[in-house]
Amino acid sequence: MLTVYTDDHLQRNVRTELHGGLLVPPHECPERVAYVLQQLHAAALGEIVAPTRYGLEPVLRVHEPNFVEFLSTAWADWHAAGNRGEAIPDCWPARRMMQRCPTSITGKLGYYAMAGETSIGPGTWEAAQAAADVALTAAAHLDAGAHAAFALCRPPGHHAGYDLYGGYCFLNNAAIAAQSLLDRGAQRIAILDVDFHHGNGTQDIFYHRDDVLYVSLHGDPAEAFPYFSGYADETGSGAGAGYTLNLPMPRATPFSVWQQALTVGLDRVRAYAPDALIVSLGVDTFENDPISFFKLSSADFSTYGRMIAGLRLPTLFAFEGGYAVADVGVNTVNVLTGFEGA
Ligand code: OKP
Ligand code: ZN
Repeated sequence: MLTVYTDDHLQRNVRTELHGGLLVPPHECPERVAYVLQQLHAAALGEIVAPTRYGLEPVLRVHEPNFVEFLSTAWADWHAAGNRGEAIPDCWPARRMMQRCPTSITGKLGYYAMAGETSIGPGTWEAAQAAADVALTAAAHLDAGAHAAFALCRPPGHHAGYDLYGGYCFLNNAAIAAQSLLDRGAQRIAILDVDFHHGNGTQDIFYHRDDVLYVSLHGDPAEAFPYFSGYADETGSGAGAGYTLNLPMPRATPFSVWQQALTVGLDRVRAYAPDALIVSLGVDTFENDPISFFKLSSADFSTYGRMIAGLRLPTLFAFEGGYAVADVGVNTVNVLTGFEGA
């Protein structure tokens, strides 16, 4: 299968992540992608092409205009306000407070952030836009008849909601790709999110709609980020009732159990009969991931890649998480080669 990739992700290179009461080097680092590229070459998965630039129009099909405007100037505004570090929120519109966007950049960060670990620096916006273009280019290849495409997106996207960033995400690459396929004439798109974390952003964007099915396997939000989204009883609302399927699982979940949940998810996708499948491909389900708690081995990633291929759907893989940095390449490419039947 074809991969879409650009070095523009390197522009996201912040120094800090708020973690354990410290500002540490980010888990979501550029080296993750270098390991994936190395393994793509080793596996000879296929051609690697650069993205086309699509601009803001397809981004604004799923994100709120003021939010996009905020992201595009956040670093410059923060810097111009005299702050000396990277942009981090420190105050949120909590229960019973006004949900009204402030004019101050510090206030705006709290208004638009769903979490505080995700620092904004110079180049963050440019990289986020490039990641959306990577996903859109992969979608265009599917639309042109490709059976599969790998969007090597960085930064990731599935925590980014209609008007929310955080969890290392700014623009929701998978959601932008899904909407672009609908806008190109598809009737129904399924998104299967196999990242360890619940994709609260993807759920948020499509929660009230029946033209995108969202299925997610993830760590129980009672114990895992994003904590406030991803319970099994969140199933969609209005026209979207029944078109969100959350499959949360406990600490130390082994592949034997995870695989059963995947079968449930794949059955739901099959019943929906979508025109295409988008896989939010995070490999933080790996047993040695430093911030997650499932127990998949590297070989298990090949097995489930093969299971996904059983749907026989045009499939776009959008890269998401995975923080056991040196193993991220092998695990990601195992899913892709498993899917290809290698
Ligand atoms: C992004 B994706 C560590 C917790 C960090 C953010 C996790 C974001 C995961 N102190 N919280 O879903 O892989
Ligand atoms: Zn994750």
